[in-house]
Amino acid sequence: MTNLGDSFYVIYQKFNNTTESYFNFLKSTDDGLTWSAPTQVNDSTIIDDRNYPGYARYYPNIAISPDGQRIYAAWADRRVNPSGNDYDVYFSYSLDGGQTWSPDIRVNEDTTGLNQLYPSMAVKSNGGLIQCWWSGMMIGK
Ligand SMILES: [Ca+2]
Repeated sequence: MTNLGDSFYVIYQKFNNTTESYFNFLKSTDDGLTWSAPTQVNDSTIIDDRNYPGYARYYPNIAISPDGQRIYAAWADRRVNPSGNDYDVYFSYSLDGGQTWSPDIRVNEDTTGLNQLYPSMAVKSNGGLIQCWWSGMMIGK
């Protein structure tokens, strides 16, 4: 969750059933009195081979541009190796205040099978994005 003044932006994990999960986004622009209808952020609801839906992807994080229109989401995702432990950082963005989202983009270029986790983001005053994450091999940016 993050905010711009009295506007609040939330990303949360939604479970369809015992093996599928995805991230939803919603926002309030009136100090939490009303909330938008949720929109789905990520485009993969890949089934987790271990039947632990919370482990297929997790740790969603969002950042907002100063005008509230560009919204960035990043999370750890195991779609490349759903039966293993090779997490990667994936990313999606919205240019319309969270109504629609880009296709998922894999951010790290790791081919070693190590984990990239815990993405964190900050938005510059011009709307540019700085992103970093923890990596089993190096610091990504
Ligand atoms: Ca990885």
